[in-house]
Amino acid sequence: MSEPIRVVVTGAAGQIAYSLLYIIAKGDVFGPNQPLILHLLDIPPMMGVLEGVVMELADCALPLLHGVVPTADPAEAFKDVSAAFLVGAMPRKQGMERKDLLSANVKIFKVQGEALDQHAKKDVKVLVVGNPANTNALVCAKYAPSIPKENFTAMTRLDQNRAQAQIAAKTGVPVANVSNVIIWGNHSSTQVPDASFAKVVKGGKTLSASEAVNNDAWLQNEFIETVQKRGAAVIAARKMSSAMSAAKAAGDHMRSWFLGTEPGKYVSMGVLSDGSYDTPKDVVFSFPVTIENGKWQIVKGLQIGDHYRQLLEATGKELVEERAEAFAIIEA
Ligand code: NAX
Repeated sequence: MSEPIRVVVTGAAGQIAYSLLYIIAKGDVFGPNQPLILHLLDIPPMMGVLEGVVMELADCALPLLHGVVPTADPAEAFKDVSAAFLVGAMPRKQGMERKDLLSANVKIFKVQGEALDQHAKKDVKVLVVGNPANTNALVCAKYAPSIPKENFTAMTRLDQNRAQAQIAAKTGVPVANVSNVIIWGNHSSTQVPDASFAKVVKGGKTLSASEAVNNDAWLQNEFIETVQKRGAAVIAARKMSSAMSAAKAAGDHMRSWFLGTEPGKYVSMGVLSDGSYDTPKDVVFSFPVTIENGKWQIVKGLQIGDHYRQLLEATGKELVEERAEAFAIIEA
């Protein structure tokens, strides 16, 4: 068995972390032969709650979990970590403007970028879950200049999983029979769920989503809207935001990054845009990627239809605006 790696989860006393910590500690993310030491960061008022989480982790008696470090100090939390799940962020409260939320959260991600820069391993893989996830990842990367920019990513895997589940339900196949659904752009209501290149295995045959669904109007309208609004639908029903599914998606994202994608398959991740598909450069934009040896690569050469091209432009524009707002706040 290899040496333990250190993995940090921020927002460790929150609801996503409550599901995520178990998924990580039992070996679903880094594999069944990789021991770990979990670093748990939250803010000082949450230390009591965090103590309870630490007790429960101990009581799970998980063989791969070699240690737990609960802390409110970013320097201790980020020390020597190989993977970082940045989940902790201020939630949107009633009456709060989007700008207020952006203001509180981009400052958190500046501080955490600086702490990663000073204390983490230089090859740390960082996944930002806390919203606005794409712009927070950009801010974090900017304040961690000694860590390669490609090591900062934002989560759109929950949107991808939601999209796969919708197509599986529509075509009557298990969710594992659906692959290569793409999420383009921002993890917001402007995101673009795109099934143009998706594959559905049905009755022993591999079909395109268009063939399997046999209703292009549904794929171009209702499907997109359902995925875009799924988070709001969960809140309306549960009175709380998605947590179990968000934790599962965070684990899926990091697992793909560490262990790679299967041949012929790709996953969606928010990564620093190189301008592929005429998207704006230097924003964290969700693209389809393949991953080998811990390195992601944007899937190139897909022929984007006119309907999707317009949607890509709109989500790109939103990311450019968010970037301007975020850096105006930080530099003010
Ligand atoms: P919770 O409010 O349950 O937990 C957040 C935790 O973060 C709290 O314990 C809080 O004390 C902590 N926190 C706040 N500031 C911190 C700081 N500076 N350092 C460390 N910890 C800090 O929220 P939860 O439901 O767990 O959601 C966390 C974040 O995920 C939110 O920003 C949410 O919007 C975002 N989401 C992102 C998703 C995505 O697909 N990218 C989907 C799910 C989720 O909505």
